[in-house]
Amino acid sequence: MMQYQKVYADEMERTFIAIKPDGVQRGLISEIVSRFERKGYKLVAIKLVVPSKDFAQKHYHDLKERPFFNGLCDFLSSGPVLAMVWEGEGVIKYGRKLIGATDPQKSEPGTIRGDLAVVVGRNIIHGSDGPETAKDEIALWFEPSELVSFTSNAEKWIYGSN
Ligand code: IDP
Ligand code: MG
Repeated sequence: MMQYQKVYADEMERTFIAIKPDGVQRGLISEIVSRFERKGYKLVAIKLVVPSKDFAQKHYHDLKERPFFNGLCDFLSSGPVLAMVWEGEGVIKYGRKLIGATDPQKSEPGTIRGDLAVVVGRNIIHGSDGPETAKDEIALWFEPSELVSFTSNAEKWIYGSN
């Protein structure tokens, strides 16, 4: 059990998840947070911020050649964004599964975008697409001191200990 807790604290995977201005304005914060929470993932950082356009461009730097880049950055910086870090086994990849395909027309029912969004330009949520991106995005949005490491009482029931 001691060893399990040590491994857990040092190595558990983290991902950056953000509810974009459309999700915040539509009152979908609790709906979205609850899907990650009920799954068994652990919230380790959360804040409501209005990113500047410059910050939005940094966040989406990989997409700077795409025709929608400017509109996308204008949109992300148009209002409050709920920035979060979620922790858990496989959370980067499975978080993307919970979110669904980029285009809500192609997202499966049962996913966040499938259930709650209609068009690609207003798909309500962002999630890191891999371990490197997760690391970079967490570092861009949060100071290390804003990440809270703690042991949840539910962990032994979510992961088991033997
Ligand atoms: P992702 O959010 O599923 O990772 P990306 O390809 O990284 O998808 O694109 C980032 C965001 O850019 C999308 O979530 C969406 O809001 C927007 N976007 C992607 N493709 C299009 C498009 O063809 N038109 C308008 N917006 C787009
Ligand atoms: Mg992406």
